[in-house]
Amino acid sequence: MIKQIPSSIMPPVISSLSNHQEKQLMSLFGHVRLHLLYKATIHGFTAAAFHGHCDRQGPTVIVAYNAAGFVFGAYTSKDYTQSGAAVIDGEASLYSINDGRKEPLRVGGISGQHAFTDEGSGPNYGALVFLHEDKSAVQSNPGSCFNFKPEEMHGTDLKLTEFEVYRVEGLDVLEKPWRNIQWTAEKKQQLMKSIQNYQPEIQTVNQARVLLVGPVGAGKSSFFNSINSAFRGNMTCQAITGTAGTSVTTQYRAYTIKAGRRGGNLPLVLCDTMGLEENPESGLNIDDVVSIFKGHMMDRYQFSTSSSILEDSPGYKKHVNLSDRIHCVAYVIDSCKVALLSQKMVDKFSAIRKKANQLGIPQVLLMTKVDEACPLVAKDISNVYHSVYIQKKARQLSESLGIPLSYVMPVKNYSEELELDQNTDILLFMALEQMLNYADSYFENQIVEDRPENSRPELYRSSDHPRQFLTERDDPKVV
Ligand SMILES: Nc1nc2c(ncn2[C@@H]2O[C@H](COP(=O)(O)OP(=O)(O)O)[C@@H](O)[C@H]2O)c(=O)[nH]1
Ligand SMILES: [Mg+2]
Repeated sequence: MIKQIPSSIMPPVISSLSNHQEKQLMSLFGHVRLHLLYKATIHGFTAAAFHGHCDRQGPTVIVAYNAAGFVFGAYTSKDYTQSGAAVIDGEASLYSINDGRKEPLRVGGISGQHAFTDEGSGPNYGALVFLHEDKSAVQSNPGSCFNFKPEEMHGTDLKLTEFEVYRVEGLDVLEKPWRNIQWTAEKKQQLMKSIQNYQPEIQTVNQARVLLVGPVGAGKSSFFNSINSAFRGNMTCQAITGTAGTSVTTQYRAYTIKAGRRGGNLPLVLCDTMGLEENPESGLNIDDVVSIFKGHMMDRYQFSTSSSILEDSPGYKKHVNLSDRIHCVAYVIDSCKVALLSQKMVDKFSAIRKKANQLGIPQVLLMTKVDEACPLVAKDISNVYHSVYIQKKARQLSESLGIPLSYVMPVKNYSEELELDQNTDILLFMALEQMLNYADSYFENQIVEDRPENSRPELYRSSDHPRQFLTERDDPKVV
């Protein structure tokens, strides 16, 4: 929502953003209000006019327009004060909105460089210098403070048709978090221990198998890398991650994780898949998902987009037991893209959900990139349950996929960090612990009460008296 500048003088100062552009701009911030402070076609394309309206206003966003149809600019959480200083701002970013793109382009600062120079001239973000020499133009020098492709940022049209600045208001905070978490070293240790000491309910199963399913680029491979790193105590990148348009993960991988560099294997396997795509013909297909659920797909199976795995395919495991099956599914979704989930993608999820329900497999929702979605969380991960925006996204996801809110786990994966962070680890471990709890309910579901006449001792509970498991034929139909 935009607040216009109240003005007794005609013409009224109103935003030039179209509804679509406003929506895209808002998606960069989450739950905020934009208050128009300055509009160059009314107040003048001069540095003095800019500073007169925009100095000491707190977080602001620059919105520049050109005739090529680009709306682009810069966000900073810091004040403009004309101090002459190079201002460091980890939350600052450049962005670009264009009709040819579904989502805004967002460009974070180059590590170790400042965000802007706070001088008396027009706003100077190094790579983009606005109102230079009081002209309705922008200077473009990618590589200085920020890096981008000029054709993606502004279509190489440097003449501005309009230039606006908005105050970004109400990065709203919940006083009482919607989940209580202790952000302490003890909590992290306790979570690590609980995961390491986890034992599947069933004697014959040593490791719980958790399957990661979700759109391309949601952070499935990064989640495995992050958990692996957090347990090893240093950054690892065993799974290839990336941001190509289609899946960079083309093999089915069942990853084991070590507790420390020389430690034993953890009692869980994280199974990484190719990404889901909107198009029915591309990405991971539902028949393959069912084969994975049932344990028929071997580690390193090479996915094919043209056909699903068949009984005679290389990599098809014919004889499977309970250990090979999936015991919990984690749907992985990028928090920034919740509002952009298409109906086609929602339909794919619901088809997968139906299959998982039929096989009695519990499902959780992993909401990744909470740092990208909300500046409050980017600043401090322990704000995750205080952020109104993240709570709203979790609710939206829960509603659109029909999964209760209590099954939604926000996480931040390690993506470009070099060092581990305690709070990031805590959030990752909490999600993993939940998955193991749900895997337990899968095992519980497989157990039928004593039938001594049929009992098979090898399938007894690890710690209990004789119980037996349902066979494939008896799979519970949970809908
Ligand atoms: N900032 C941020 N980036 C992430 C996060 N998770 C993944 N990424 C980045 O998103 C991109 C896609 O991640 P990837 O794990 O390859 O997605 P996949 O296709 O689901 O396996 C990579 O560039 C990651 O570094 C996160 O929680 N925060
Ligand atoms: Mg991947």
